[in-house]
Amino acid sequence: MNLFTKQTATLALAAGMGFAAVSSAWSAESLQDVMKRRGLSQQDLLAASKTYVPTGKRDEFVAFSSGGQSGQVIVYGIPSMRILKYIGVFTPEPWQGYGFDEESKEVLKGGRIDGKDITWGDTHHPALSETNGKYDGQFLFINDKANPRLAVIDLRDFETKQIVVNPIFKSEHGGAFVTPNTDYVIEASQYATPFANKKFVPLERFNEEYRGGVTYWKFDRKEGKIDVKKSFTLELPPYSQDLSDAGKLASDGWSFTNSFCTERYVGGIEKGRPPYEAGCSAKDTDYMHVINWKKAAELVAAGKAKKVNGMDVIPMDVSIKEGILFLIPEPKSPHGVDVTPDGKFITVAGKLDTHVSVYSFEKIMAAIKAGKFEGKDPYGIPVISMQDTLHKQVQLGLGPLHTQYDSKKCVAYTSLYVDSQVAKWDYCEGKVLDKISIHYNIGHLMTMEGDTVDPKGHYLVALNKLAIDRFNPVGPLHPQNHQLIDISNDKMQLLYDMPIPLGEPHYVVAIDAKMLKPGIRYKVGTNSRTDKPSAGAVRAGEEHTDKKAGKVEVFGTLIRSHITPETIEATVGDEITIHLTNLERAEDETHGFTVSTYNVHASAEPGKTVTVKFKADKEGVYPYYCTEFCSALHLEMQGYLLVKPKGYKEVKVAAAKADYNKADYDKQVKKIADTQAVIDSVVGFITSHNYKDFPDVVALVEDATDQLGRMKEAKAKHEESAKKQDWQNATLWAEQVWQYQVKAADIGLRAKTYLEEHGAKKVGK
Ligand code: K7E
Ligand code: CUA
Repeated sequence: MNLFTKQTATLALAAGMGFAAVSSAWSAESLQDVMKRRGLSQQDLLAASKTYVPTGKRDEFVAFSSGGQSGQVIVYGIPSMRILKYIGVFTPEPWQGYGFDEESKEVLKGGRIDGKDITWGDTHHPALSETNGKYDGQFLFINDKANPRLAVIDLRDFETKQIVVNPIFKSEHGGAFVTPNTDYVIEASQYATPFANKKFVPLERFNEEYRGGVTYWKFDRKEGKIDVKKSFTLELPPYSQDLSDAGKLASDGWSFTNSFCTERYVGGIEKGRPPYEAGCSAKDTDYMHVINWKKAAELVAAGKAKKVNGMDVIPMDVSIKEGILFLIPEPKSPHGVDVTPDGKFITVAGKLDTHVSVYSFEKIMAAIKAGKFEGKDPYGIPVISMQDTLHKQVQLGLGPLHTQYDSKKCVAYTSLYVDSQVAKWDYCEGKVLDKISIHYNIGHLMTMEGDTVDPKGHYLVALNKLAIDRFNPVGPLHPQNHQLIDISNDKMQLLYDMPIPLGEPHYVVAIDAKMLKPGIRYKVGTNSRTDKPSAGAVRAGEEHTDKKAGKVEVFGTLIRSHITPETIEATVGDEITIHLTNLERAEDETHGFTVSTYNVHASAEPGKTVTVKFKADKEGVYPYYCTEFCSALHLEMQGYLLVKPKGYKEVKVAAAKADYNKADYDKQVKKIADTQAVIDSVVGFITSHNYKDFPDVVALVEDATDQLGRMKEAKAKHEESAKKQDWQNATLWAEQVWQYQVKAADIGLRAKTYLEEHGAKKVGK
């Protein structure tokens, strides 16, 4: 069946024949039948009805999950838990051309350390940008714990735009957390090291020369970039700082960072010393760091910081003298530190304690104001007593880790790692409300917008470290398990298990889907990684190739279904640069591009300009092609890179003799007329309906008109060739006219189906 008859058949079906007859051949299966056949309970059905999102419908929330060791971000919908996208961040991601085209290589270059590429990342904590403490849907940040880096993702196109390296840390964990207006992105170190780069300091000098810290990365919202020059770090003792959180509302201007090894233990099991795990949990308490970041920023502006490896660092003695740094004891080896939505309380969960401790910001401020301290730490930092600042301690269970908040007042949820449970509790009254078992060993948990000033409630996701028996076995390395829990009622209900097969997603954030408004296309000729016009962009008809000594630079275009140019000629040893602009305006019309065996790949979404660059270091013939199935003639979207030996002399090859005659041409002309009739009938259907009420259809119609518009030039050419009785070219140009028709018909049929499925109405003539 050739394409044309396929189209016709589709048209006939779409016109309403056939479907009813087919479905009546099957006996209907009732809900009860299905329940019996699949062994489902009423409870299962209830859970299913809370997560199932019917085809064509969308999720209420969009979640951005850390991709753990994959160095990526995973985007999925809630409540369906359908994966929507992987975003390449610290790691090359071939589909998006990330790390395989020049534009994205520039972004990854920002993540080089000591001049070397680091092609993996250990992502932990994604953070959405905020305005007045609420998610604004503009940017996403995520950290790399292993290599102290932070990335900025723009939510207009879900692409990574920037990676910055912390010049004084060697690892970091307490990030990314944003201040309420995203002035700063907080990132705390984890394992203490000397700040000086590439300097050996013996472990015996740990207390004196190893340091922790918190970096406040300045975010320039207008540029959508971290402003490294305006960022600064607070020097901290080598206490193995862990998570952080920014104060909000009542506590705006302050931030909180805890620590898990104030023992400053340096291990040495191989020398007969007890291991880290014993040495780091010997004392009953560690310290929460309380930092006035607003005042810290003023101190930096006033020149009170000193430069270390190019970064402004506020030394500890300055922080102490200026009164911007305090410590409060917190139960043994804590993990999460989470500020309540009103900013009045800070919940700390001690992994080795069965309690969560709720600190009162008001009490902390009162103690600081009164100068009431229980002492100083070995570095002279004032220590506020736990008793003076505690609001409540609540016994929840074994291994409490992280806390998130509900839309209901005073309601919090804390993960219990050892118990494999989520505890729902009241932080105002200090009592447990409900518990639910998860599967298994929960790390973080997340409620909808649950770390903002305005949590949305509804759902909770438990991020479980172990899946054990939940899924079909796939070998010793199991997927992780994100479990969806309904929290809209008094009792929590477990709804769904979602396997995450791409690393350990430590944390995830979810935003009301309505807040996200990503684009559909770029302005034609955009370098998406810089958001500026690409120097390699050209418009249709301006395609050209520049040749200079040792260099070939192609300025080409992509559109259904051809790559311009269709041949690239080079001499072995040439440096080849290929810029390609996707001229499409249609939604979801992405073209990909690769050249055989040269390890380049690019994804060109509508309007984007991409660049691949490589040295043609091998003589030979290398096909290049579009890697996205973009159109019926996608396979024909191809070309050849011809790499000739040095000094190659062109040989005359006899011109191919004509393959087509007048009869072939006439056949083509008839085919064009028949197809036009099909197009006219589709157009008739669309225009006789209220299609203008459907923006998606209006866009399709524009695209189809665009394809038909391109036809004119090819039509003129086949008619001219026919006049000269050049049947070869006349036949082929006529074929090209038909190609445009097919594309237009394809789009038209999509529009027609859409109208039928969305109940479009007939309009009067
Ligand atoms: Cu895995 Cu926040 Cu890095 Cu806890 S972290 S579990
Ligand atoms: Cu363009 Cu396939």
